[in-house]
Amino acid sequence: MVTLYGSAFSTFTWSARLALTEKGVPYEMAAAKLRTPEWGLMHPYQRMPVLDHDGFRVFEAAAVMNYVDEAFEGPALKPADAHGRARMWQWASAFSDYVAPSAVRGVLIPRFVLAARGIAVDDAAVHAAAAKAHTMLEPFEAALGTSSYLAGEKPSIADYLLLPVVATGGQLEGADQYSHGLPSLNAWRKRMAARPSFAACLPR
Ligand SMILES: N[C@@H](CCC(=O)N[C@@H](CS)C(=O)NCC(=O)O)C(=O)O
Repeated sequence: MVTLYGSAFSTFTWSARLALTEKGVPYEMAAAKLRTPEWGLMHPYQRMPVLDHDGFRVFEAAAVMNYVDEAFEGPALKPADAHGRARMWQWASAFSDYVAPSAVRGVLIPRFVLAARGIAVDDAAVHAAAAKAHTMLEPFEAALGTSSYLAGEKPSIADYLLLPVVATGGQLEGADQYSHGLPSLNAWRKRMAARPSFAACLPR
């Protein structure tokens, strides 16, 4: 049995759900009880998602997606060749280290989580973080100008990691939109959003 602990509104949980859905793995969702001692036993950094498969637990979205790919039958979520896999992990790491800090913590959380809770948002700081996220996405734009997906001609873990952030960023206004002025990233977003997994995993 597979249980994914997290929230449908968490982009990293969304990425894990995309992997499970693309792989065709049945799973159930459970809430992550963040900032409790019990959750600290599930996730030592008090984040989500965490995947539980028959008692085996793994945290970190990319590790979860890789586990799903390797533990279950179904379409491959990684390229078959070493070059392709190197590209995939390169972009997955670049996303986590260079894009996510500004894009998720600097923009999506204040705009969509704090604002919904009525917490005041510093607009200037959010615009600055969006500009930084945009700059960090420019190398992704260059890569997507030469191949349909980040690691070649098929979507892989790197694409499923990036998609929720770019899709949520699509709801931002004007120049804050992550794919604003990045036409290859925008075309990629549309290709990814046309996959049945996108509609199946949309937060609701
Ligand atoms: N590096 C982690 C990042 C996970 C992460 O930051 N998750 C966010 C939700 S999208 C979270 O748990 N936020 C709760 C908090 O920071 O209190 C991963 O890849 O899973």
